[in-house]
Amino acid sequence: MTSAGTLPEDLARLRDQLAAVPFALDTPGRDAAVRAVRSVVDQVDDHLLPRLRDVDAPLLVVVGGSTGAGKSTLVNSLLQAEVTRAGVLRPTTRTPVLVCAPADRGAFADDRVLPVQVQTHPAVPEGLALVDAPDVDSVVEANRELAGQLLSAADLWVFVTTAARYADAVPWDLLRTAAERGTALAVVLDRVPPEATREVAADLAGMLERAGLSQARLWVVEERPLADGFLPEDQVAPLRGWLRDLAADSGARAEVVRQTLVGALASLDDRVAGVARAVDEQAAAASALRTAADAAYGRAATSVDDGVRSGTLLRGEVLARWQEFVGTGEWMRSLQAGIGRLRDRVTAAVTGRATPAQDLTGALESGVERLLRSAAETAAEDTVTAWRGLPGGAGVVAGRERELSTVGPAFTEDAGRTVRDWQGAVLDLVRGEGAGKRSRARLLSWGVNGAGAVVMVAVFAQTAGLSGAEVAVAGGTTVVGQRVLEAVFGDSAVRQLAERARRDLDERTEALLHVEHRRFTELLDGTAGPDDAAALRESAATVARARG
Ligand SMILES: Nc1nc2c(ncn2[C@@H]2O[C@H](COP(=O)(O)OP(=O)(O)O)[C@@H](O)[C@H]2O)c(=O)[nH]1
Ligand SMILES: [Mg+2]
Repeated sequence: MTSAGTLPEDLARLRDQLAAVPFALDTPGRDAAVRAVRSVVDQVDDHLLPRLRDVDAPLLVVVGGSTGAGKSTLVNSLLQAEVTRAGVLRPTTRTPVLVCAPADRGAFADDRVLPVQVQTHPAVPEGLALVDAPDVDSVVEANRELAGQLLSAADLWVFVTTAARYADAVPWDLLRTAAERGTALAVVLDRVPPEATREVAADLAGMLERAGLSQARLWVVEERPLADGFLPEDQVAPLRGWLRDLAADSGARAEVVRQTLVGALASLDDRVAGVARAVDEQAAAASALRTAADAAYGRAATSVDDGVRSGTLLRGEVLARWQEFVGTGEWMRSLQAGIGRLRDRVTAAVTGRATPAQDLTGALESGVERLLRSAAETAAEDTVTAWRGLPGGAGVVAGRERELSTVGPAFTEDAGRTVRDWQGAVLDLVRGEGAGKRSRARLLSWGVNGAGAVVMVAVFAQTAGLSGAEVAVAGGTTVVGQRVLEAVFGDSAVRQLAERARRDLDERTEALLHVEHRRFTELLDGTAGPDDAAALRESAATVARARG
């Protein structure tokens, strides 16, 4: 600990970053990482920071172990006072008791955020505090977690187990963690039938040694009748004496503090590295989900484009309206006579009915809308299907399947407006076409609606590679009419306008699909990214340097 000055700050930064990592996606490593984050954050708050800020604060001795092992009885017996409730109680919401000497009360006033009820008792030696922790194997999860939190806040663990339970799995998981971290540890083998003392104690000592815990002091307490709820003095006096000596010897105390602190700091490397890998996993999952949505909406744009290019729009209803538009011969005559503009106005004004140009425009509108809707629906379905199969995706989709599997609520309105806006823009294009040029006069001689309809048909015809003749034939008109139409579609002004109109439709389609696409990507906003993992690694490395 060469630069103790920056270590608390560096630790606090690491802690804040860990606490802020969003584990939004249900990836395989998420739950373990969330637990690791909580345990590191708790340990930084409960143990490392308070300890680094005040190395001389009282030694925190946490008495932990299995249900009914006799922890509370032991704490009371050590103090010859009932400071904590013994007895097999329902493991409900009892707050664990921390008991310290009256002179040390201030050390636990506000600095440590431990969820304990602080009590003072003159029997506690100064320089040491005892915590009666919940059962590490409690049936209540919150109690188990609290037990773990208190143990990782300890300078010294006093592990209480019994002749009957000492081989249980849960305590050994914790003991192995203690061994890995080099946490200062004492073990109390409690409630041992006197006749089995040697055998059981030897067996447990062997297990401790094999677990790399041979340094841990082992105390044996025989099962005897209690007097006023207290263990017989001869059973509890040796442990009490050891704790008193430890409290009185500032050098020994400092050594225990240092041992546990160094181990806890060193354990951060692996624990944070594990969290950082889980953050990588989150970032990779988010990226794969984004890629899948991008691909689905990319295909949607392509399929709209394909629909435009294939010429399929010029079939069915549109074809019928096109035939009506050119087949009546009215437009053709007006085309030849240059009176379209007049006719357009007159028909609409006099009959109040839609003109053939308007009918054709309307048919094109529905055709393009259908194309957009089908592409957007397919993209939504494809994205949902892809996400269900990707890590973290099912969790994001869960509960939203119905809303996500189809187009968004505003789509119908937006798509209609998109197409109508596009058609309006085509008419504006026609109106604004080469002011003063000859082509303008010619175009406008067909009437704005008529010219607009021709340009729209040209968009789909040209992109589909249909020749003017083919479009003319589709119009089912006379031979003369065909020649006129061929001339119209071959007209460079029409061709250029159609090309601009097609690009405009592409852009509007893109904007419409973007809104749909965004419904998916916004669900990934705020997921962890590679930067989060890098920041954690950087901060962990800084802490490792600072601790020396
Ligand atoms: N006779 C006897 N009873 C004990 C001994 N230690 C604990 N008990 C009893 O065992 C039960 C559980 O003890 P307790 O201290 O509450 O265990 P905890 O769950 O580990 O806190 C209580 O009823 C105690 O009175 C002992 O050494 N001898
Ligand atoms: Mg208890």
